[in-house]
Amino acid sequence: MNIGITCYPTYGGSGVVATELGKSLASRGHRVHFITYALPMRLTGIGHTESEYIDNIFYHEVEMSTYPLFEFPLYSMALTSKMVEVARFEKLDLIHAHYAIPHATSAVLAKQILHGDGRSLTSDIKIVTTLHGTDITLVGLEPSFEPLMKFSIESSDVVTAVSRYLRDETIGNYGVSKEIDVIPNFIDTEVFRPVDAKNLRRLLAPNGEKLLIHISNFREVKRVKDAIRALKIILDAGVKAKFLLVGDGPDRGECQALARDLGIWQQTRFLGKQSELASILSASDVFLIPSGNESFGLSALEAMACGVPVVSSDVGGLPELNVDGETGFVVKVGDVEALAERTLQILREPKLHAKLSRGALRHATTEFTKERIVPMYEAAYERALSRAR
Ligand code: GMT
Repeated sequence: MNIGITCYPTYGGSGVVATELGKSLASRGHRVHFITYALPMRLTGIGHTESEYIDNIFYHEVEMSTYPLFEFPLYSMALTSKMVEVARFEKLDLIHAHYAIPHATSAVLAKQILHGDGRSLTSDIKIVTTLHGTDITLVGLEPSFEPLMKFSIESSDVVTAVSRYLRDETIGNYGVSKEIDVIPNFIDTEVFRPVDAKNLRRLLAPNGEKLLIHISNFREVKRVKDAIRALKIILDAGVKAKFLLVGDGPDRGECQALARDLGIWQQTRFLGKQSELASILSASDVFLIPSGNESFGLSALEAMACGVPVVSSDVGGLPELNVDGETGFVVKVGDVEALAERTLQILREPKLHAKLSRGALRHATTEFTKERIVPMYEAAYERALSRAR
């Protein structure tokens, strides 16, 4: 197939999913065209080494020109125009839009332009839209977007969501009348796997401390401060521990200030954005994800694939991924005491840690591998292509 992919290209789960999907589709023989305003983050390694090079991947930059009369950039228009250009020239079979707003909206408009265009070689292009949760957040912040979200979803040929929670929420609470297939996030088990991290662990925890880890973009919804407060309780309970905080975002400064205020700065390490995640995860004992909302929780899946048990909140799609008592523990969102208590339990009981670690690895590597999930996307594409015009 000849596939156009539009996603948010910078740091964030949806961009990672879209990019890893594109790479995997290309290695399975499809031609993949990324149509984005910047090179997707996990595509940047291409060409550094022979093994990183993937044939069949093409990048089409959405260029933004400025015009003094227009106060705001016309991104959706520029994206639509680029989609039309790429679809015509590359004879795309379909566009896979990650997010209804603005990506599926642009794709729907591009499709209409192409349909009505006698010159077009690709007059029956299909649209597959994947929901990652951001649309719902957006509509929550700006209710006037609701009709646009529904229109963009309902005008797509096939729609997927990354968890049952997100599918049910989209249909139930927003009244979207469209069949939505659940296709969860996935990992490349050659990249995310338990690796020997003894040396790194010695460096990060020279006095034999336990290592907690959190990875996110430090947005408010991630509730990183809950995890820092839980660390304080864990330390007060007499367990020697350090907390690795990976990533960057708007709440990072407040989190650092909180660690200082609580007098636990020395026990935290803010590492910023890191690329060698498998080593850092493999060196760690417990992954904390106390989010206030989370459609899936890709970072938790990456931790599980490295054999790290997860303590998560009970919101969104997290309980579908983190099976309470099997891959880690699930606690009520905002319950810092429970977050600390469950983490302490894992840190204090080596047998429990080993059992949850095995469970996390097993669950991640049986249910959420790219070998299992990517064909689900291919099937979704087939369904879209078989739909009448
Ligand atoms: O979590 C973020 O802040 C980024 C966000 C995005 O739109 O990239 O991630 C969302 O999509 C990921 C991939 O499907 C999911 O794993 C994340 O759970 C989801 N984030 C939220 O729902 C908050």
